[in-house]
Amino acid sequence: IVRPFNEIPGLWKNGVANLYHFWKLDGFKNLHRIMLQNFNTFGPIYREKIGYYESVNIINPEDAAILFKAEGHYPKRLKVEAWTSYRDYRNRKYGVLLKDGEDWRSNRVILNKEVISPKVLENFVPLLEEVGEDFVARVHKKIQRSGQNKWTTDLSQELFKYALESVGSVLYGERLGLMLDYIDPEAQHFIDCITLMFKTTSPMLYIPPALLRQIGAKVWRDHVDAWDGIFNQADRCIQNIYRQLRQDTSSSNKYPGVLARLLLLDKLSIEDIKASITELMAGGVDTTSITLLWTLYELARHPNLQEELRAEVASARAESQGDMLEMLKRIPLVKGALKETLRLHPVAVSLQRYISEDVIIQNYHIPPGTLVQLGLYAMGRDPKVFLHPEQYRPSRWLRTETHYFRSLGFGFGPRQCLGRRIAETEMQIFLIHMLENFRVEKQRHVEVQSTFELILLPEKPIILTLKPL
Ligand code: HEM
Ligand code: 2DC
Repeated sequence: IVRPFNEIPGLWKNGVANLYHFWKLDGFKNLHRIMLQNFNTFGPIYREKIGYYESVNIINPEDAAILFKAEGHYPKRLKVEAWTSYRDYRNRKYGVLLKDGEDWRSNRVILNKEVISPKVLENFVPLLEEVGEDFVARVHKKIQRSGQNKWTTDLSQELFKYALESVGSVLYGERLGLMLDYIDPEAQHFIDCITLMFKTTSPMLYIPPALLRQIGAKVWRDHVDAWDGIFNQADRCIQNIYRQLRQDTSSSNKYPGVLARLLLLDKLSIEDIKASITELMAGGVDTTSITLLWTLYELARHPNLQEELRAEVASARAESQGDMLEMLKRIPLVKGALKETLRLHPVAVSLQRYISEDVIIQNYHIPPGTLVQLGLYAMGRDPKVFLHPEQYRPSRWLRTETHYFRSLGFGFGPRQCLGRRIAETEMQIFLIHMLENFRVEKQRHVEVQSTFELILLPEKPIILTLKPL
């Protein structure tokens, strides 16, 4: 017999008291660990209310399948009110990230063709390959300058620049120049603004931004400054391409970048294009760079695995005679490593949908309109879902284990990550180049944990040593 919604275990009766408790646990930084603990306390389903944020939480892949089957024609995620409040406040349009309903769908369908369809890979790969080569050259130079035949550093700033250069070259069809010694201070400011934007978002998941704005809270002001910086820089890049396009009508065969393609296609309004391009540019920095940093960290901890990956890359290079598009089809273990990184260190702590129909999960009835969250971080570390979850083992993604609703780092279905293709290609090309050129090592045995700043980040700097092969 199916049990009613109100009998789902958990703390959902007093949002304010729960927020106080959450705050005492330093929950703003520990959301992923608190979710894990909640599953341990309440089992595979629990209901929760913190501040004004109400949800039902699940952890099993089989339940994730039920959730995504009930997402409806217009899948809707948790509304991040900090982000919509900023747009409303500054009178800026929502892009595909924040739109919902038919407006979302019609924009997304057009963007899909230019950003995530398999056909665009051949356009993206040469651009991304060039950035990868420049990154390697830059590291070689750093090693030379050190005079020690190695370079020991916290790579995160370098990776932010690599990620922005990569997404920039795909969006604008030209280089931003971030692999050079002296970079545009505006670009550096853009990178800093994204980090600040994420950091200031997390408290506003639980405390309404409208309230914080009214009392003139610092977190709201910082958030506005951060988005202002992001939009100003994106506007400069967009204006630049727009101007070039109006001057130069000669139709060359060179791939002009996502923005130019969208402008020439003329199916979306300029304001819609600007909004989504800005979101793509901002979404393309911390996400891939942190995932790459975690991957290098895991490879440094597992030297034998690192050699295995290097061997795979070497034979892929030989078989494809250097044709990168071909090479990308011959590196299953490298792809497995990226999945393994996202399993243990997901960018998104959860996936969520407002379900569109009644569902039964773990024998509880859940009514339409409920926000249901899949605890992605918790699922990745659950021994009932993954054998020996504590082990970093890329080969588990080759065949041996079932993959049914287990590889969800980029989300699922029509509302999944729009930047997925860019992210995957950019990260694969990065790892190919790094493995071909350097050995990655780390000092002693320092465990690095995650901290939640809207996305999950390393809680302390990860120091790595790069040595030429
Ligand atoms: C959405 C993860 C990189 C742009 C998402 C979602 C996840 C995610 C989990 C929500 C999906 C869902 O609800 O089903 C990641 C990860 C990345 C990454 C793990 C890299 C390792 C990127 C990049 C870009 C980007 C490079 C831009 C170039 C977006 C956008 C959305 C999104 C625009 C919203 C799509 C929509 O609502 O229709 N991402 N992302 N992401 N991501 Fe990413
Ligand atoms: C954060 O409880 C935790 O890809 C919340 O590139 C639920 C939640 C809702 C939406 C998620 C967010 C979490 C994490 C960051 C995500 C975001 C949707 C898109 C965004 C997953 C899990 C991200 C990083 C985008 C951001 C693009 C933007 C800044 C322009």
